[in-house]
Parts: sequence; C-alpha cells; structure tokens
Amino acid sequence: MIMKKIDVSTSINGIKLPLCIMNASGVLCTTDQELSNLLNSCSGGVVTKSCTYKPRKGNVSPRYFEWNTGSINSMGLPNLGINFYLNFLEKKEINKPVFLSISGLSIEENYFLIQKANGSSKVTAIELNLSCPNLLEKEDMLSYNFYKISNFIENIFKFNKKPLGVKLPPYFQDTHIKNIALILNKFPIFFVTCINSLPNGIFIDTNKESVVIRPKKGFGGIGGPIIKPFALANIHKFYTYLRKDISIIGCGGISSGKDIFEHILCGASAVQIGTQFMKEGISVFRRLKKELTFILEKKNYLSIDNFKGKLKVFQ
Ligand code: RRO
Repeated sequence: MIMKKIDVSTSINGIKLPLCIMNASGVLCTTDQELSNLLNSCSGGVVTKSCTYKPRKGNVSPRYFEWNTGSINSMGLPNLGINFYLNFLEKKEINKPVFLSISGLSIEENYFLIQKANGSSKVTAIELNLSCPNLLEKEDMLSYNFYKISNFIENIFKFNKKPLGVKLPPYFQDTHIKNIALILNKFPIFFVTCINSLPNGIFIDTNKESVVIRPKKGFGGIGGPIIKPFALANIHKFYTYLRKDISIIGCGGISSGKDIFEHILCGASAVQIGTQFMKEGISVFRRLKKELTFILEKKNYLSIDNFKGKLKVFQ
C-alpha cells in the first residue's frame, strides 16, 4: 500500500510554520523554562506571553480556574518585561517562527514595544494584543473602540517594519466585524488572531456559593470548549471580510483534532491552544498533530489548503 504524505504545515502570509498548531499567548509561555519547552516541542511556532515594558506580577491569586468545559482567568498580564523576552531569544537557537506578543498599558507604550521588537532579528512577527480583558488599570479595551484602533494602527505602520498581526476579542455583531475588517484591510497587517477569551464572565462554586477567582470580584476571561462556537463564528466572518492575504490564526475552544479541522474549515490558516495546553501540558501538540493528520487521511485531504475556508452553508 502506498502511504500518502499528509502535510500539516502552513503559511501565515509567507511565514512558514512546520505545523499549523501552536500555543496561545498567556499559557505556559512566560518563563525561560516554559519558552524553552515550547522551542523544544513539535509546536509549529512559539508565542510569548504578552509583555509590557516593565515586568509585572499580575493580579492576586486565585486568578485561574478550570472546569470540564471551560476556564476563567484574571491573570492581569503577569510577564517578565520585554527585555527578558528579547534577551531570551537572543541567546537561543531558534528553529521555528517566534511571535512576540505585546500588550502595552498605553498607546505610547505599545509604540515603544513595537519599536523595540523591530530591533530584534530573533522575532519573526509581532502579535499585538488588543484584547486583554483583565486589567485593573484601564477599563476600556482598544479593540472595542473603532475610532481609536484605526488611528493607532495607522501610526504603527508609519514606522513598523516587522510582520505584525493583531489579537482580537470576540465580536457579537456582523457590523462590528465588518467595521474592524474594513479598518484592518487598509494596512499591511500580516494576520489576525481571533479570539481572545470572552471578557467578563463569572463561574460559581455552588457549594461555596462563591465566585472562584479573587480579582475584579470574580469576573474574568472565559476560555475552553464552551467558547468554540464564538471562535468559529468570528473566524468565519473575518474570513469573509478580510483581504485574502491577511491570514487568520484561530484560537478558542480547541481540545481535539476535530476542533482544529473546524477552525480551518472556517478559514483559519493556523490555530493556537490555550486552556487545553494548560490542562494537558506540552504533549498536547503531538497528540493534536496526530488527530488532525488522522482526520485528513480519512477525508482524503493532503494539506490544509484542500479545505481551508470551505465551510458549506445552506443556500
Ligand atoms: O493576562 C491576562 O489576564 C490575560 C490576557 Br493579557 C489576555 O490577553 N487574555 C486573557 O484571557 N488574560
């Protein structure tokens, strides 16, 4: 029997990933040890924890909780500061694309961080996080402010030379996604990562009659299997409205190869794993690669391009 070679590599607007599966920013990608584990794993790329200029401890604990079908977090952007990430990359042998996630506390801080990232040859691309739901210091999320976001991105492309993408929150209206896409389409954006956690949920411990995390009176970002339908919907809509050369990185609710298949069917060129990576650890990438390859084999697809964005809808 001749075995067909199934190709699960991908390209993010020309950035080649040996595997279309990587970690989501925030999960096990903050410290030297965690990032080294990712570099040594079979993940297709490495995304760093969103960083600020100064190191941050983040919010008080407990700040993460998970149950069968989801997770809630209010980490509050704990990170070791941009210099740590750039120095870490400088001293490492890099064998796959590295996405430096940045999340400045102000627009000016973001310009500064982008400028710094531009100075490092080890950073393949910048993932600009416009959607952190958990900051105590600033209540409004830039990605829900269409006027500010447009002006902000326009200024970035006056100086930025690195491949850059944006990480977006979930949107719940067609017009919102259309408007964001219209803005992004005006700029040489490389990719869009959607979605970040669903902002401001609560989870309740019924026995204790209490919330489960301490910051912000128990409110936090929701991730895991329960958010998959929102991730798929956002990916599918962005796929229709974005310029075709802007790649979509799907994130939200992936715990199996079947979930990845669905993200790609909606238009994702690659996917990121958050809650399930937290639950399962570094071996998750090998398992998911195997499961995805098995599905492609069964369906007689040789690469992800055979079905990317080809979700059928009723006429
Ligand atoms: O650190 C966090 O609280 C956090 C961030 Br920056 C983010 O983008 N998404 C999230 O769920 N948590």
